[in-house]
Amino acid sequence: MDATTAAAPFSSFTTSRQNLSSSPCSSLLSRKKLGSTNLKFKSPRSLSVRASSSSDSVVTLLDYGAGNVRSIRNALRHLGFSIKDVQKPGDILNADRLIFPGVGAFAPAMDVLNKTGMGEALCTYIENDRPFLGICLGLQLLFDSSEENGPVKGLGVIPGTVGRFHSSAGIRVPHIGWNALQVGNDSEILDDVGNRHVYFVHSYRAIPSNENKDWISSTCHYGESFISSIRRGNVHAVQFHPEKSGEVGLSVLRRFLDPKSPSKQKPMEGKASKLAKRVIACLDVRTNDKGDLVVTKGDQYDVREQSNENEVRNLGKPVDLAGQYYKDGADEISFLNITGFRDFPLGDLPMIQVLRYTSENVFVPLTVGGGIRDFTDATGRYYSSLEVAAEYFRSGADKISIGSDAVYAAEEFIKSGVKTGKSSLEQISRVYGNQAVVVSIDPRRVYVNHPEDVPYKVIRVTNPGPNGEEYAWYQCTVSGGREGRPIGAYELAKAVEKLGAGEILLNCIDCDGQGKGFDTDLVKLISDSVGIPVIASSGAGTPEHFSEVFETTNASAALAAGIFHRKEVPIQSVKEHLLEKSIEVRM
Ligand code: 1PR
Repeated sequence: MDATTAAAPFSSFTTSRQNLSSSPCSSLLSRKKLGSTNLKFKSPRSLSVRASSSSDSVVTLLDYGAGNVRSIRNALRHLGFSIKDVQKPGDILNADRLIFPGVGAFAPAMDVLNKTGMGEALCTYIENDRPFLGICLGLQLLFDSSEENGPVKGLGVIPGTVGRFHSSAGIRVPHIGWNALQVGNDSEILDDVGNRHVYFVHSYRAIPSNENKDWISSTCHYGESFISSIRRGNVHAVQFHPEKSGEVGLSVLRRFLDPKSPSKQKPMEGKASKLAKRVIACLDVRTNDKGDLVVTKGDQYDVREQSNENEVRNLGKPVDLAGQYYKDGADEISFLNITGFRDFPLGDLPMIQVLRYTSENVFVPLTVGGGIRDFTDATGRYYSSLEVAAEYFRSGADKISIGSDAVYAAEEFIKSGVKTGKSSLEQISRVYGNQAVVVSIDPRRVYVNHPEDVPYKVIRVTNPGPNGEEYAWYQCTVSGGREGRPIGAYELAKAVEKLGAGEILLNCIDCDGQGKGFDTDLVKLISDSVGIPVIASSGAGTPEHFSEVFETTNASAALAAGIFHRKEVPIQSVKEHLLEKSIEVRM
């Protein structure tokens, strides 16, 4: 499963293992023909690209109904292009330049392409060397087949099978974050990338081979070398998300859409060499007593001022702050609708508007959480968690984050040992891919004298408790920390990984808003126990706290709120400090 969102519409299609003998391109392109003179591909750098000769600023988008492609639409509009949607196969053949931001899983995407005739049109378009850019799944579908719920036959343009990353290689899967590329000589649209990071989010990848080496324009290393982009003639595809890769990503789109546009960067600028540690800005959002949606910030989850008025702390406007953090270099932005557990999020349209407006100008990944669960409103209408998530994705979210509902699902799973497939976590990750589902854990430290005092994972803590206790467990809470549950953070993390979470946002109520540093005991415990990325959260007060958490734990990212909102520490200072400590970050 790849890409940031997928496909409620796909649910009507069978995701069966498909007939491996029928690829749409097999009737058009035999393997022998590929790369031979029969094809109309031109040699790199000597091309007259149709798009460049056209004064038209229209780009055709193949959105096969798989959910959110809002991010790529926003990026194209930001670059001054208008969008024509493919309605029928003929629209592909008539396109001057075509972008295919594949979203969802491989099998349902191929089902759609096969059943609508779009697959065959795509093959003809590509065979004729027309300007094409595939993104993420839009790259993978070009290959012979994929192992994702398969084997499943692909378009068969490029030799090779798309397979899953092996977590046995000591890497966390999904591959989420900003990674370096090894760019070849004739990549052209990657001219501005140089040694900079671009944003990936995927669990499946294609591997370089003798058969496909002529197609490869860049590779990326993550446990192994995989294909991060292909290029032949006017046909390009990238495994990473240019629309989520900040200014560097926008330059990739710009150079595809307008190959004559001048290169903005010196090619070898930047120092990217591997997967960077991420610095995430978090905005806790809620409606204040005046009815305005504001960014707030708690001390150990208490967001009200300690004054007579006892007002909700107001630290700014969500869209403005998110835009500022994007400019300041945040690698991701998280919105947590902190009263979502009691207010129905789809009734809370301002939050949807926040996402829509933010995604117009912010080209890094956006996560949204709060209130993702099944819900019946006052009129008796039932909404599934999938509908809630779908609305968030459509509005511009790349990942959704589940708090309380994941705790209940994990408790149930641990008790019964059975995956029902019905929890919001399971349903959303099945449809949208586990890389799109974050579980937010809100644990509170509970000190004990002996490890056997409680039936939960207990660790020896660095700083003993108030009565000299040397041990603690981390009790999960729901409803914004208001209710403790009979499950520890360790047990929860292990369970939600099995239920389909792609990432863990690990808060700590004791440290929240204290500025004394992350709870590295907790972060180490959880990041050593799961194979998915862990985001350390709560307690950042100085840049040194970030280097400490990365040096002493296996956290993939660190998140902060208060220090950024109060402008105490700029994001760039955090990153410069991490670089000084030889911790790779995206600059
Ligand atoms: O349970 O699915 O509705 O999700 C609710 C979400 O809202 C959860 O992700 C939960 O963490 C969050 N939330 C609920 N109440 C609060 C609160 O503060 N009263 N915020 C809350 C959690 C914690 C962090 C915070 C870090 C960094 N906020 O996200 O941003 O602790 O802060 P710092 O750098 O200032 O220390 P559901």
